[in-house]
Amino acid sequence: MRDRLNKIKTQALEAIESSSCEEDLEDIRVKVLGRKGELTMVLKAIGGLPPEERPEVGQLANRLKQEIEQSIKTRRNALKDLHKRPRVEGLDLTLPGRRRQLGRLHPITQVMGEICYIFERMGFTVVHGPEIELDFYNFEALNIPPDHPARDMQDTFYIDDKVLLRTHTSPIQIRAMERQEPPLRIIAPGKVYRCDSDISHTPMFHQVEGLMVDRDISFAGLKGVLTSFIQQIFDPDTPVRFRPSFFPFTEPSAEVDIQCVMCKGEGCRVCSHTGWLEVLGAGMVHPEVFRHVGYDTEEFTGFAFGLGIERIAMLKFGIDDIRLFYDNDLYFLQQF
Ligand code: 2NL
Repeated sequence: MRDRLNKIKTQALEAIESSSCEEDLEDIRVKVLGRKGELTMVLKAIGGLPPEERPEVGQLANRLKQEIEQSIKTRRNALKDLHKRPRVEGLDLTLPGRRRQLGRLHPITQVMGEICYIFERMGFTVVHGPEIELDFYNFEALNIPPDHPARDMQDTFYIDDKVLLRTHTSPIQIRAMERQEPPLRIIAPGKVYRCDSDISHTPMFHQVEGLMVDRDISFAGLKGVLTSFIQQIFDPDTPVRFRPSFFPFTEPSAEVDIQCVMCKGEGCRVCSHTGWLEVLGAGMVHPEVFRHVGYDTEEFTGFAFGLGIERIAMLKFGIDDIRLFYDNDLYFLQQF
């Protein structure tokens, strides 16, 4: 008798749990608890048992009856809730929605922002200017002679003989000096244009130039500011060296190298086996530049510097082809 009760219990509870509608539940109830139901028959048979067994089996059977009734009730409520959920044919409304793609800043914009922020913390102010410039602001005021190769049609995009696309952001600083007397501490980021295209050149790229003019501005100050900048944009312990160079707009002039970030100075393809990478050009502003903007060259001195953003970004992120920045390939851009 007990075995029979156990079997009824297992089968009934399992059937109730896997039922999927009200009708299923009613069928189970009739099959187990109905007038000729499995459990009903057991209860009826108890009378035929020896008197000493009746109370125990009777109690078991009655408890099972309650348990099954309760289980049917619980399942009925659960099924009601299930049917309350909205269901549309062919749609699973419980699926999570598609994630919305988040936009982000272009890696060049990120690095440009980082560079500007480093100089802003050193007291520089960001200034902007036009991308379409006059020959005067792009070349003449910078002491670049009329026969200089940079002025060639081959290298510069001319709109007419006096108007061109700026080839560096220096004209922003010439305009700032025209507007404002020293002291001056400015940083000029922006797009620049040159007739050039290969794995290390794109016709448009980005530059940041900086300029500090006041009484007693020295080459030592230039070295301090640029060394601090390099330690902030690269590793704080990056070795730096200043190497003599020439620009028409600065005298003396220098180029600033950092130890190769790829080979740590061992020599590799990236640094042409020199162990060093050029990252900045700089120098003391040429008196001829000050004369073009009306600054007193006896009273004021200044230093200036320029750097290419793409180059810094390539070194920071280990990118070997500048054109990747402008292919608009999301698989590339999403890494930053
Ligand atoms: C480089 C070199 C340089 C400057 C830019 C500058 C601007 C004014 C006056 C004097 Cl208004 N100089 N800019 C000076 C030295 C170097 O850039 O290699 N750039 C990527």
